[in-house]
Amino acid sequence: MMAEQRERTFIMVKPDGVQRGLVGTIIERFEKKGFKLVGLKFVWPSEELLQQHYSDLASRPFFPGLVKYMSSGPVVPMVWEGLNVVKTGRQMLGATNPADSQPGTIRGDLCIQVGRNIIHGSDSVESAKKEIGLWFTDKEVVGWTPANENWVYE
Ligand code: DAT
Ligand code: MG
Repeated sequence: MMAEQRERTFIMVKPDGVQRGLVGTIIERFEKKGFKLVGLKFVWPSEELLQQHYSDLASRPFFPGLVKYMSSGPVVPMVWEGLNVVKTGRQMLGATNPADSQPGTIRGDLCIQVGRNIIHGSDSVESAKKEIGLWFTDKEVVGWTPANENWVYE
């Protein structure tokens, strides 16, 4: 299998997505697309972990509210693998502000406000590596070969 097909991204259902019962719907989008699930957990994250996760945004005025919202309940962090999964994953999420997210995207279809935008996705291969390392141990990310792999990739 080509190395490019093993690109990984970090996707997380945020507390509002969990509370609204959208975990299954979100996982289904990535499964149906053909991406491979290689890591998944259900955790109530600490403020410290979220401050690290969003460290790039620490100086923004919305940062305290963001950390409070993100630590307000359980989340579903995941690692998905596949060809161009970082970029395609971002396209599947839609724009950060759901008011600008196209219909057909996860945010465009399922949420309304930027402060309740239900899902996170890494914005680059580099940030994916950082985020996967923050939320998962090496052992918690599982390499495997789906039975249908040759029907997803030529
Ligand atoms: P994304 O989640 O699309 O990668 P980001 O990394 O710029 O967007 O911001 C992280 C999260 O912070 C975003 O999902 C929602 C929140 N956020 C971003 N900009 C915001 C704003 N102007 N007001 C309130 N929350 C904001
Ligand atoms: Mg981001």
